[in-house]
Amino acid sequence: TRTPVNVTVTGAAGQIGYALLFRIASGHLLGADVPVRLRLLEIPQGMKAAEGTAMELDDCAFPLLKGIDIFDDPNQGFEGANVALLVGARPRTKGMERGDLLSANGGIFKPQGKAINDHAADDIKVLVVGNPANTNALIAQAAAPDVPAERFTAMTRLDHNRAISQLAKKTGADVTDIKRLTIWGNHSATQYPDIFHAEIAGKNAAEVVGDELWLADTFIPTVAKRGAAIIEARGASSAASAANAAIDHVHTWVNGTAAGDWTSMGIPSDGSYGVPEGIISSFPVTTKDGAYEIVQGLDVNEFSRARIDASVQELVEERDAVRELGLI
Ligand code: NAX
Repeated sequence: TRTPVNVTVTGAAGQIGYALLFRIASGHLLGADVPVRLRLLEIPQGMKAAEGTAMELDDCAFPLLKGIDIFDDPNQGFEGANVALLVGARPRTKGMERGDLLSANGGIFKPQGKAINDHAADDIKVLVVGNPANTNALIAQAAAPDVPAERFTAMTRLDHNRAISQLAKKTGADVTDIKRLTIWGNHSATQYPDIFHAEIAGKNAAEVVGDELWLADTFIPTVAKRGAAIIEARGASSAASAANAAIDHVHTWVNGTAAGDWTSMGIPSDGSYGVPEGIISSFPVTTKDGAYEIVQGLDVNEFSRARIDASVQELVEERDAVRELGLI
């Protein structure tokens, strides 16, 4: 029998945590034949609710779930972790400046990065979901010098999935017909969903759409502002769709992209496509055997260049701000 994989989830008592844990335990994160052990990390105020969720996980009698432990100490929470989903974060509240937001999150992600460095398993893979996800991932990565930088990733898969769905609706295609879509840049309103290389049932998506106005005035803003639209409609931020995207991100990272397709992941830039080295930006990537590679050689047109540059510029500013705050 296989040794269970240790999966640490932070913010386990939150709404994404609630939508995420049952799917991890039922085998959707790593595969239907991979046993898992959950390590839930919360802050002291979240411990009781996390215990309640753990009771419900018990009550599912999931065949693959080999244990649940709950901690409020990151050093224990990340002990032996093979996969870490960093969901808990400090949200922006009214009147908060960007500097306040970044330093509040630095107080979370710097110690968590250090705990990962000191206690996680050698094969640790990290996905940061908590916002600002890209820069939180950068903070954690900088605090973990002994872990290869490429193991720290940020989630843009929800944006990727949203873009596929919007494109399918517009063209009447099935979501499974859409391949090679890319989210570039930051998981924020500046992100750039790129359909110029995407395919719909084998045809170029931009040509199938044939409407640059729709692209600029409807598609891009709809994808970029979808989070706000969900809050407006639901009275709460995306939770099940965010959890689903986290599952997709890790599942693809571990199990590989399909031939002829790619996905979008926030990853440390190696300088590809003019994105400054080291910042955590979303790229088109293929994955195989638990590793990812940036898709190279794509022709970036003027329309795309301007939008990629704007989002990357925002990431550079966030990096400079956390550097100034001594967080990296
Ligand atoms: P909730 O407020 O429901 O839950 C957050 C949980 O994190 C709480 O239980 C809290 O006690 C816990 N927490 C706070 N600090 C912690 C720490 N230092 N260690 C461990 N746990 C801690 O938020 P939820 O709706 O679950 O969202 C979580 C994060 O995901 C937010 O930052 C949110 O902005 C972000 N999102 C990111 C998305 C993405 O695509 N990258 C999309 C969805 C979501 O908005």
